[in-house]
Amino acid sequence: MEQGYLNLLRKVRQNGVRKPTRALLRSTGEKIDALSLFGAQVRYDLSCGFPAITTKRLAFGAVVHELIWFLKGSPDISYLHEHGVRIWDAWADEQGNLGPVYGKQWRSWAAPDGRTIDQIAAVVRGIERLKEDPTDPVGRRLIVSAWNPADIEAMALPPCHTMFQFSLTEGRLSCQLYQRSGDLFLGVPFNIASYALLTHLVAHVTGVQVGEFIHTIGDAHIYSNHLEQVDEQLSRSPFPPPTLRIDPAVSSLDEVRREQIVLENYRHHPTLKGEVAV
Ligand code: UFP
Repeated sequence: MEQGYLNLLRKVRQNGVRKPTRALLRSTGEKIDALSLFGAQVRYDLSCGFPAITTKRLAFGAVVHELIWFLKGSPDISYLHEHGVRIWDAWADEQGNLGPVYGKQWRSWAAPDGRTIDQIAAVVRGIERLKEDPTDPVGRRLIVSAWNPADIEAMALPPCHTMFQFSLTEGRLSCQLYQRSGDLFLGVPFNIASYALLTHLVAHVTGVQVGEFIHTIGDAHIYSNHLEQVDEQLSRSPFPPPTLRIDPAVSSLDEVRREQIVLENYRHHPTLKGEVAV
């Protein structure tokens, strides 16, 4: 299940082009280089198990909380803090605001005429229509975009997961993400789990099976302060993937709670730590 991820990690480790980046190491304040590959794609068949990385520990609880927070459409990180999740702290201002990041764009994109657009609700409606009529024009238009050029300057971090598209094919729901920039060691395992979970949740509330998660990355990179950890990770053999269970009582993406989502049989190697570049 995670072999595609490990192959990409190995490819960038061995053949990535070393280049300077804008990212700073907080401990020293220095800019940090990365090994980088532009343009990569990995497919995960969600019907074979949940693509949680097993060659190190994945903080699955934080993945679930972050996704619930996106789905709430909230512009501040108070929900994350209430649940002890600190992953966005480095980018928030003193009031805990991040500007109009993912949640705002997903759930209430501001239209020029003053309306707001709930892109997630539109996708769910679109899938419901496709179940009735597979030729409905929405079939190849199930897109959510977080990249709102008019809002980029007001965001704490321009969206890394830029846009995603769903497809309902033979009763199975697949999702493809275009991620403009991916920190392969720290960010990407998190992103894979998050979008796999989103695909499961959307399939669950619309009553269809899951298909694939297709992860397309623009700049796929390994920061030079993560190389030792990556070598250790690549020396480990993956375990069989865990299974995701969603409480059958979940009927809407707006009300899902952390305890309604369970990862079963998650066997993994020990945690690998690395300093995040900001
Ligand atoms: N990054 C990820 N995934 C995310 C996220 C950030 O990999 O979900 F929010 C990484 C990618 C990059 C950095 O290393 O954070 C963002 O920097 P930049 O804007 O320069 O691409």
